[in-house]
Amino acid sequence: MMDLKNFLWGSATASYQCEGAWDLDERVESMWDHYLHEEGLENGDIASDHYHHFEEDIRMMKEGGQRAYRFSLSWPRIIKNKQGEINEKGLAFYHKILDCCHENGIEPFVTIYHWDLPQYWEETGGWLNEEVCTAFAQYAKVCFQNFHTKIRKWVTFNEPKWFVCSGYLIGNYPPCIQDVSKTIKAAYHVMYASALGIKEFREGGYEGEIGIVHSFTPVNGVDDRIETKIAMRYADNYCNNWILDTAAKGEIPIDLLSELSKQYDISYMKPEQLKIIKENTVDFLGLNYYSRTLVKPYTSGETTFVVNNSGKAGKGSSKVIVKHWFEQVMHDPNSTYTEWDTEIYPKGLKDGLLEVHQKYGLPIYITENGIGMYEDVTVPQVDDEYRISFMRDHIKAMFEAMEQGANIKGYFAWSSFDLYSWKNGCEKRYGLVAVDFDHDRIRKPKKSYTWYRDMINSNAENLK
Ligand code: GCO
Repeated sequence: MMDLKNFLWGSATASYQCEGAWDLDERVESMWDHYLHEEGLENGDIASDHYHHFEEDIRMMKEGGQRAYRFSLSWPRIIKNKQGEINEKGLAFYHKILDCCHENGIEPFVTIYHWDLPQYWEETGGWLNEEVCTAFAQYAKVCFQNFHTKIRKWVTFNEPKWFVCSGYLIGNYPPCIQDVSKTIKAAYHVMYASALGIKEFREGGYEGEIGIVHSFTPVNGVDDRIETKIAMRYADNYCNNWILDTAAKGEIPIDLLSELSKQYDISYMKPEQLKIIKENTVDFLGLNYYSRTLVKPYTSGETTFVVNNSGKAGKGSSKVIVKHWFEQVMHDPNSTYTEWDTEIYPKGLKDGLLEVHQKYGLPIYITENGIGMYEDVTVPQVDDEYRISFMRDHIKAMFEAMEQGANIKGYFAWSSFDLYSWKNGCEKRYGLVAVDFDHDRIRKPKKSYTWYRDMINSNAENLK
């Protein structure tokens, strides 16, 4: 029988997606504010207005049986400029959130970077500029120094693959670039910055653990042919290994590096930096699981690579032509998909967890799992049976992996309440609690909120 006494059941959000108050209390512009304002797109200026509702939100987590809250700190709220000037009001806001968590018996699980790069750094080249890596480490140090007594679980980066590939390869996220060689450079800089952040953490001697969060898509092939296996390895390197191997083992996959160096100049990967990467690996892995990647061999010439996972690409903006090593099967007629075209595939979570456990042997947290849907939130209670069944199937899959030895220490539902979804706006709802964006951002627990509470309180008895 599994012991779930100390298991961290929680839910998650991200600063830009929930806080709002984008220009309050001396917060400066992030690359997302800048981009969405320029393009005139739906933005997170107010979002769920967590800035003014956090007490209610955290109290609801407690009443919902939850034990942990995963959220992120906003760099542009904390550091005002390139010189590193600290915004005391920004620090004060997070102190209030952290105190509120502790008063409610909620363990904070804190991400330092969840995509909201200060615009003043974006203007210097963003993740293409090596200086941003050291700036990140300095910002991380400010966070450690100020919050270390209140935070024991830290995450350097949320989903490097997602924001790097969307920003530099597919071009649907700021800075909207479509360039393979820049993608490689940005990816490298992010992994280097993560290691620098971990180095600061270790050198400071702070209590607690530090990890990274990855948008995990285990790779399956359409058949057993040798060419499919080769395509799967390429896909796994692209989808997972460059983050997980680098963060957990301090090694960029060797076959990936040799493939890249044949085609691109990667001389900016300096030996002293690779040494820092090697020496500063993570204590745990955070996996965000929405679906798998199904692949077939790359056929000819140039192929269309379409990003679909949880529809994050944004409507109508998801295609890019790249010379590729594999092809992703976008639609499996035997599978089911959400309204936002994400394949629902709980088995991938079990298989993937076992694979990650075998490869790295590190503690794992499921840092996001959830389903995005259109929902009418004007009703007294959203009857989200589909969310309950999605969560039930995935939590069961997680238990199966635990029974087979995977060391899983927590599960975070995405999301605590409805949020602004990058490029998709507020219509794509993931929350356990509904937020009525048209009426004072009133909060109402959905049916899934109560189901999750009862599941946690019964020690998952009803699932076993
Ligand atoms: C969405 C997503 C979320 C977020 C999250 C990722 O559509 O909003 O599916 O999962 O992108 O910020 O970490």
